[in-house]
Amino acid sequence: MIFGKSTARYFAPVWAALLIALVPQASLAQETPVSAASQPAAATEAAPAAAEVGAPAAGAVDDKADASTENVAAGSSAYTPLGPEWIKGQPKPGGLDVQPQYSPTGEQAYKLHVGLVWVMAIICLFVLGLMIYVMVKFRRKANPTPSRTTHNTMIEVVWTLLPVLILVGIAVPSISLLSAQYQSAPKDALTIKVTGYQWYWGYTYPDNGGFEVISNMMPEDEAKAKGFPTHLEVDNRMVVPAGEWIRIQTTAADVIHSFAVPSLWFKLDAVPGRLNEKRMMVKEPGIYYGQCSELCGAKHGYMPIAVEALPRPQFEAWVRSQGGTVGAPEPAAAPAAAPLQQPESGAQQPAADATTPAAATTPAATASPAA
Ligand SMILES: [Cu+2]
Repeated sequence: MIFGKSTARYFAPVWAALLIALVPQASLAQETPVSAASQPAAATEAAPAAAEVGAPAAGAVDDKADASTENVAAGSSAYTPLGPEWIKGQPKPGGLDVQPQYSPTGEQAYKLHVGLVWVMAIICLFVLGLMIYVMVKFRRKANPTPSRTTHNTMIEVVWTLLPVLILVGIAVPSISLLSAQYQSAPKDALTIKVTGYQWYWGYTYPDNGGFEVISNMMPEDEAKAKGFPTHLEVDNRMVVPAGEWIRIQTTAADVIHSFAVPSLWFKLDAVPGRLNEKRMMVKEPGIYYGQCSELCGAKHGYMPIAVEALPRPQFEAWVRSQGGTVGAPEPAAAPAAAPLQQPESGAQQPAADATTPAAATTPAATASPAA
């Protein structure tokens, strides 16, 4: 009887569930392969969100909407730190959603997040609707003699298959995000080593001469005076080139810290004696804040992270201002060769000969003409 009369009614939820299962996948399929071509469009899309999050000084909104790299201190060869109008990734009071994302992985993750919220909402409403229907329709007053039905093949098949379809629909974009997060950086990517200290960060640039930048929280008064968020701004930021993959390696000098920047979808533990590695990309120039995310002692809450993404030329200007070097592929080979040479003993021999004094002072200089 149940079959004949209302079979169609039982099929309705099947279609609903199919829809639920396929919607997040379809929305994700559009942008799962993050190509260079899709980046400009995504960048302009993100710009309004940035304006919303950013500092009240709205003078630079036009620059942001453009998001073209030339707009940062155009034409200057010298480095000047970005001002508060360039703040893009930071928490805001009363914020409920995930921070606007400025990395390809972050954008992919944000889409999955939105899709999942919809799946959850639809399922919750569907179950709630069923419960209200049952409570009203089959209450004791309206239905004095309850049905003795114990089995219904159709219903059982439906309520087994539907959850399976929904879970498969969620698993596909979920696993592809997982694999995107664990892909390693391209071979020629810039490497930055992040070291957690109690209680500040150190950023080392092995590809640019190996200098280290020590980054401490900016004092509250100074941050306020300069228009930066307190407890997030630092004295020396981690400067990175925008729009390219970067290899971030984390370690710690004392206890476990965690390097986390929410708007870049980046979090990686910094563990003493270990070197963890993950790729990072900041799609557009700006300032992105994060915090140590592993309880590391008394001043755990006072070691913020500030990532400053700059166009390549400005990044290189910054590297030079730090006493670092910017070069072609050769410098990558030089550090590998240098340790084998035993700098001390290597320096003594030419000094004794006194034929090549230049080589004595700079062992790296001998390596680069050879390479
Ligand atoms: Cu820490």
